[in-house]
Amino acid sequence: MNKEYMQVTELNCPNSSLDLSIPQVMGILNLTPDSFSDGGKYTQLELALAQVECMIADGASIIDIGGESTRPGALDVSEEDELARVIPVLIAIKQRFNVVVSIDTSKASVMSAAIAAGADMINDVAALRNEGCLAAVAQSTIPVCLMHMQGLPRTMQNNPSYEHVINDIVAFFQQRIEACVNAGIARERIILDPGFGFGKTLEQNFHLLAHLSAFSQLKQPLLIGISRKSMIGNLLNRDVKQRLAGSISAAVIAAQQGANIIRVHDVQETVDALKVLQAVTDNQ
Ligand code: 9MG
Repeated sequence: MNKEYMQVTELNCPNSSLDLSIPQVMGILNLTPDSFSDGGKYTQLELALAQVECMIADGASIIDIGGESTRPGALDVSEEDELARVIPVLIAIKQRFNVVVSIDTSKASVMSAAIAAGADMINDVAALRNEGCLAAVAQSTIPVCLMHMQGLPRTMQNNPSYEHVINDIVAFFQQRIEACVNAGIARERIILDPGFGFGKTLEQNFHLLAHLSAFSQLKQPLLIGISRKSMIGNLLNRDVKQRLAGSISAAVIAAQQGANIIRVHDVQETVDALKVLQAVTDNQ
């Protein structure tokens, strides 16, 4: 099915383009009071901007901002609250910095408002399956990340099951790419993400990490998010503040297998680790 497609090697955003032949680091800015690792710390605008400035200085080329937690068991956030958390910060970042800003949301209204306010990319853990989302993104020209999730955040870790975890996720991606293209979202705009921790057991998560290169058959850029997640904590028996070494190891393993964008909390340490990997790659 994918043989005739060329590999997408650039991410074209409204005012810039990112070279995906080198792994790019996406820094996480959580604007939720209940976020799992830095909850509540950056809810005020100035603190958020200071954190963004720091992540850019540390080497992040994308900032992913989210106003609704997607951790297992997280409560729903109203449209009004999500808009109030995200839009003023998005506008302020775009005024002050020259960086690609991604909006982590699954609501069509938030996508539309964010696109109107200057968002460079949409990151949807529901892969544009919610009502109105395909149309909201189709009305723009910006890239979109489609993440795989089995179930919903509230219940997704209750006994996830697959016939074959890799093949099932590949089939899911093929369906979602087709839905996007039919809605008017060109393939060149689509990024895929297997969704570590979203409806997967510990073994399924590590199996995915071991076989990440299988997704290269789809020829779309690959984004991965493993930073500080339970798969690291449960494997190492570490609480959330002690998962740096495990998170960096996973980021390097993912980049070695072709991950193009790595979504992380700890930008400086991840950028350093990826530079070491790049030096090895360049000198093979
Ligand atoms: C919002 N969010 C939380 N974890 C994520 C992951 O692994 N990937 C993407 N794309 N978004 C995520």
